[in-house]
Amino acid sequence: MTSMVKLPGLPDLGRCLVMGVVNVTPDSFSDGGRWFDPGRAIEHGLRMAEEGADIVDVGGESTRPGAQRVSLDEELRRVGPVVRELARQGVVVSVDTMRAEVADYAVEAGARLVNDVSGGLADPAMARLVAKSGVAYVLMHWRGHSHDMQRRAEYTDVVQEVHDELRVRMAAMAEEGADPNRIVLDPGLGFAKRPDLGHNWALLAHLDRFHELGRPILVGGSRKRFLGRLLSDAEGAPRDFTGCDDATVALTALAAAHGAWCVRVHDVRPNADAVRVAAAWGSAGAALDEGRADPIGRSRQ
Ligand code: PMM
Repeated sequence: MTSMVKLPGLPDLGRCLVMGVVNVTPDSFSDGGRWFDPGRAIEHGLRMAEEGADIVDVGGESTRPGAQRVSLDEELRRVGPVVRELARQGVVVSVDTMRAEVADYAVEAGARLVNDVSGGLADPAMARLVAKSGVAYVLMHWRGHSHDMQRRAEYTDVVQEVHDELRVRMAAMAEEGADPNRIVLDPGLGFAKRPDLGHNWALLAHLDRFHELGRPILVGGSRKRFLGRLLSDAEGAPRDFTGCDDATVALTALAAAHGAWCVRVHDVRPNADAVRVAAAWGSAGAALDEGRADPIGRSRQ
């Protein structure tokens, strides 16, 4: 079941956490720029928290395959006010950035988690920032920027290679002073992973292997292309991301049942339900194994 790990400043609820996504971008593939205006992004983050997001992840740079980078100033302009206001209103905020300067600003503004899809590779200053601030940090598997990442998706054994590359990155961050006890690992679904070669499914099917690394695991499969491809129509056309929310909920339940610490999702409410189903299922099993009769309490049956 869910690995119970305490991370400073983050909820410890005895179940898989739900991270809701707020992309403050005009071009994100998964929500098409709907939250680009800061006021709307803040409203959206607050709504997600009400719907059951344990963490709200605010990002200002699209990482869709082929995307170009935005400038530091533009990224700060996008995420700064949103992080600050959500944190002020008591939301647990994570900042989705590859830049140490953005992470620094966001942590000062109240973010409690830095979510770096580059695993510290895009900005050599990131490890020192994480070390200095003591903030919790998501280290995702990454092989290069979005404009050419799919070209780098070459593996002999995707599970072994992603596992080894995460281990190496974690050691490199620790070498620069980051506390490994504050690191969350993420196999990086969709990042230098080919939907047509089954890379994402292989990683999910072997999620248990990543627990060997001794750190909590975050799974970000929501609305990604490998789901659209799975749900292709009779002519083989992949389903649009908007039609992938039910499949995301199924993925969430399975990821939670396989010990994910957190799932990163766009449509919060049904995923918040799914992690509760997985938790009830898991704790009932554990209680029966220990000989307890009423595992989850009558009020929740
Ligand atoms: N995926 C996206 C962005 N940030 N962060 C983590 N830790 N893991 C992910 O899989 C991840 C991420 C891209 O998806 P989006 O366009 O839906 O934000």
